Amino acid sequence: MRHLAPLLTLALTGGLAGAAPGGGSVKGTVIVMGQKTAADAVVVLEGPAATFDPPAQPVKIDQKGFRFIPHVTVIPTGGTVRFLNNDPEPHNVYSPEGRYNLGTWPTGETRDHTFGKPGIYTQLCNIHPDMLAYVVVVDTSHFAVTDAAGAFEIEGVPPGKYLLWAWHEKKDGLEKEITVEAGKVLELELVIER
Ligand SMILES: [Cu+2]
Repeated sequence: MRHLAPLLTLALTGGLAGAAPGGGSVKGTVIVMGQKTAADAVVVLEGPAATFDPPAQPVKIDQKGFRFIPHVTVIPTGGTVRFLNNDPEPHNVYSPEGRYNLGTWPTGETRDHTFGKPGIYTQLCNIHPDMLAYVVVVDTSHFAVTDAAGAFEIEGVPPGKYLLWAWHEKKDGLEKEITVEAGKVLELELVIER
């Protein structure tokens, strides 16, 4: 069932109703110094206690209004992203870090890419230079992307010690050791300064 976790955490919202029995939760707010909003920051829990499986289904990124939607996607290692062209003009996707170019495709078509190694990969379009997205590939199913208010929530986390790291596209990010306890909610305020 672990493969469902990324879908749940990407939804970002909701109470504790979905928490796995025996697991704990990590929630809170990200503040990005010097930025108006902390939307689209990534919060990831890694370490020996972290569990993950690649998602069984591709995670979708829309190409719509000459933007990638969402702007930031987190996916466990081995997962596949499916890009859908929802615009009246062709789009391309390439990634300098990922060293791939998926080609150029018309309205209504998709292209898949499977991410075999952890990392932060920019997604660019060689036709529209303003298009930019990030795919963050991690060895864990326990992560979240912040909402417009900088809030995040990661539910169903197996108890144990984790290395929490947070990242924002304008910053290096931060790291912090945390302990997740069964049935408890750990509330954090994460300030990304650098
Ligand atoms: Cu494009």
